[in-house]
Amino acid sequence: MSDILNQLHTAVVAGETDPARELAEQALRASIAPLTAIDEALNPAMEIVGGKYETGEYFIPDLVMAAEAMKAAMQVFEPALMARQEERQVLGTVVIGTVEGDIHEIGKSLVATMLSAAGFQVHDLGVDVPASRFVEQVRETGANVVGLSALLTTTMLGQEAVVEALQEAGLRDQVKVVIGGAPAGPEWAETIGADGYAENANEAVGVVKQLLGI
Ligand code: B12
Repeated sequence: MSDILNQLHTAVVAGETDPARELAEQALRASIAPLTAIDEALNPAMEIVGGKYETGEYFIPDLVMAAEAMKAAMQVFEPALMARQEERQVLGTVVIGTVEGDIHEIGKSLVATMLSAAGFQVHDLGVDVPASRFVEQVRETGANVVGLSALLTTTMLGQEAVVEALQEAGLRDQVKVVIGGAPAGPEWAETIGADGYAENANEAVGVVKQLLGI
């Protein structure tokens, strides 16, 4: 891994927002592809942060700081990813968000970014999104994919609530619903009547393409 990416990795693990932003800018100037930086520096950094939290070395403030550093770097990479997308045909329209009651943002945003980078038009509704908001946005955009993130065992039920709300609104047949987040899995997807599940952002792109027959 390049020296810049090593330093970026370290900055995210340490929760250093300004250095993370500056190193992301340096990476772009050094012609490092944004997806390479995400795969080699940012994702592995968050895995380390998660591990440190689980072993008791890191506490919630450390997680928040690492998340902020990751977000700062992503804000630098996103325009570069989008610029590449503009040259490509739009593969589909995705409405994505983290379900109601859940504020975990990083995984969902990564999936959104990867789908954008792959050529989808993505409407990211953010976190703590009520089912009714997903329905409204699908209606407004004519989306053909809905992505639902949940990181808590308690908020997984929110994924089911969105599937039901889409059904009630008569929009269920228009969209493929794909779910993700640590507590979810293929069985849960089947139980709640979702169309697919993906374990990570790379897999999400493949699953969505497969569901749409692309
Ligand atoms: C960072 C973090 C936080 C940060 C979030 C910051 C932010 N801005 O996002 C903060 C500190 C705010 C936080 C808060 C809480 N957290 Co928290 N958090 C984490 C942590 C350490 C990492 C999550 C993360 O960002 N991972 C990195 C990303 C890249 O991975 P990911 O989220 O899994 O996403 C990937 C896949 O899941 C998938 N994916 C995700 N979404 C989607 C969506 C679609 C459509 C698809 C296809 C795929 C997909 O692709 C992603 C990219 O590869 C996890 C532990 C862990 N190891 O997961 C705990 C964890 C999720 N948190 C937990 C808990 C308990 C909480 C709190 C309740 C703590 C508290 N007591 O306050 C609160 C909940 C607040 C709320 N209402 O939501 C528990 C959940 C336990 C459970 N099973 O319910 C965990 C598992 C920690 C633990 N071991 O106890 N947390």
